[in-house]
Amino acid sequence: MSYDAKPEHKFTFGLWTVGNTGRDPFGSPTRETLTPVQLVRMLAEQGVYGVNFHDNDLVPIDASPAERDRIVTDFRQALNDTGLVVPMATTNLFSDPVFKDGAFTANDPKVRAYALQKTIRAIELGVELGATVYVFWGGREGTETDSSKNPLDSAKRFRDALNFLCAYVKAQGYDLRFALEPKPNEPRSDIYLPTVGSMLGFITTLDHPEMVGLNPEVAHEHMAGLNFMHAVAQAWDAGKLFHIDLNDQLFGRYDQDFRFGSVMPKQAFYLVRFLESVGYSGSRHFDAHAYRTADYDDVKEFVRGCTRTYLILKEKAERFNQDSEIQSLLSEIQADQGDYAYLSSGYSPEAVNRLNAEAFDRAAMNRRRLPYERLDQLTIELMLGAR
Ligand code: GLT
Ligand code: MN
Ligand code: MN
Repeated sequence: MSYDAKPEHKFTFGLWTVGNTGRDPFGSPTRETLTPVQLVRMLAEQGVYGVNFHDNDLVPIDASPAERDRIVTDFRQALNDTGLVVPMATTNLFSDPVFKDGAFTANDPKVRAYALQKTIRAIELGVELGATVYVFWGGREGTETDSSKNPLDSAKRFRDALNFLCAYVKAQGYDLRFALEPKPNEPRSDIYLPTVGSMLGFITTLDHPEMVGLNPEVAHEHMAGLNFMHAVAQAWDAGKLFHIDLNDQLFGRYDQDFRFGSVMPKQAFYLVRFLESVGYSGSRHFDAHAYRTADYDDVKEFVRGCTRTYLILKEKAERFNQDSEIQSLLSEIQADQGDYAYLSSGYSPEAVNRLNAEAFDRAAMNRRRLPYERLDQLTIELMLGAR
């Protein structure tokens, strides 16, 4: 079986991911800067489907309108030459010093207004290049000291901004949905709406909740010590899995953004198995960085590594589904004679009467075997290539 990426796999990368030059809080870049056009060509050579960007990954923040148009023309030409598409776009509301106290939740109303103007322009850029998903990662939307902001004010400001932008998109008639990306901390000490669950709750308070969903990221839920697959399942269950950021991250560390599946492959296996089994049809976006030690040949290895690992895990998930020993264990564990089907149609006085008449033998119930050790070992052996 080939593990080579093809456009039909819908693998995407951000300009900021493969274009990352290895800068970190303690050190300068280790790789030269490549242009967006060079990055598009590199991704296309690796069989990638699409490329995503922040406004300023493509157009520098101080570019003149003429420079902007020239950059967009060259970029569009590279997309046409390679067949790459732009499924998602987003705004950089975190790098410029003006956003030191946040963008939509900044205390200064002028900063909030600028954030709104910048986002409208970035939406225009994204739509112009074909994006249908628009991501909001509020990296600076938080605090170091809770003396500075009331979280209720911040929630209102963030809600007002999203309501304004949803109404703008509707008024323009764009085919664009918003995907909110939670992260618990870094670069702020505490970022508002830190997890998938908090974002899901917040979306229900918006004017146009149907337009707004989630962009969960492996690393971000792992930073919070949470089970990413469970978070993704909750977003899916709510009809809100609009996009996904794949990478890897050990619990309790700084924001690592490692190559997909590189440090917690078992979690990655369950995630891929989930996405493939429910028929998730959106982009498989890799929001990861190559190691700071990498040169651009090694960055290509990083790209191939992300996509190959996804495809290998997808194949492993298929094997899991076909493995007769695993499947017979699962059938035994889930066996159901239909005795309690009367409870699945919900409450009724008859159901309660019948339930009240049941005599449950707890000791006998506890004797039903649940060979999860065996099941997990089989899963591990399958993953490690021993079956
Ligand atoms: C930044 C962040 C990512 C977000 C990007 C989108 S930017 O790299 O760490 O998780 O997805 O704004
Ligand atoms: Mn991300
Ligand atoms: Mn991240």
